Amino acid sequence: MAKLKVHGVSLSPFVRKVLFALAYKEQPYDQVNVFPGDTSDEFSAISPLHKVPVLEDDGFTIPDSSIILRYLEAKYPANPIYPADPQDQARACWLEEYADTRLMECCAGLFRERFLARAFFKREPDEALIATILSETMPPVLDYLESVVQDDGFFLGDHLTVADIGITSAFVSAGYGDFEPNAESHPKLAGYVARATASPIVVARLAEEQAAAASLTG
Ligand SMILES: N[C@@H](CCC(=O)N[C@@H](CS)C(=O)NCC(=O)O)C(=O)O
Repeated sequence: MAKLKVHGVSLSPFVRKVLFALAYKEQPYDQVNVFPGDTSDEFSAISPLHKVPVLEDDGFTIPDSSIILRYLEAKYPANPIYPADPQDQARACWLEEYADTRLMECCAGLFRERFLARAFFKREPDEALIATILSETMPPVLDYLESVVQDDGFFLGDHLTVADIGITSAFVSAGYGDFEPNAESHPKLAGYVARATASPIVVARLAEEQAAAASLTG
């Protein structure tokens, strides 16, 4: 059977979610380096919104990181990424959704303006936007996450879930924009992000991302 294929570049936080899940589930894959917003006929056929990632499995294709994670769980149930308890599962899915939307807006904004602007878009960072994210948009997001994260271990429960995958990927992107939660104002969240980014799967992924990041910064 053909190997799984992930379409999308490694530095995309949504592609990173899928790569984390594949690593956790110990599934080998090939990667096709498609950039976000690819409007070619070939990519449009498998990603009508022109977004990455898309997963390809033996001719079957499916876009959207959250849908891909559900597919991977159904196909490879070992090392589960959804809690069994219905309420815990709903909570994990909600936190994944929150990470993909409000948290990601902040983190991806910092990644874009502080990293991609010069390295990829060859323009100056939008300092006004960075200031707005840091002073207005991000603080309530951090407050919310601080109020729900566990003191120790995973974001919730006793094993890695889609909540960890989404939240960690967003904070990895923020890291490219020199941002991490402040240990004085948000001690539980800062501790969580430090633990999560030191975990073997994340360390290994970041090592592989170095090449992609280096090719942009020259
Ligand atoms: N909900 C989607 C979001 C994917 C997404 O926004 N990907 C970005 C790259 S990080 C993209 O491809 N953007 C291109 C565009 O919006 O045209 C998912 O979870 O996969």
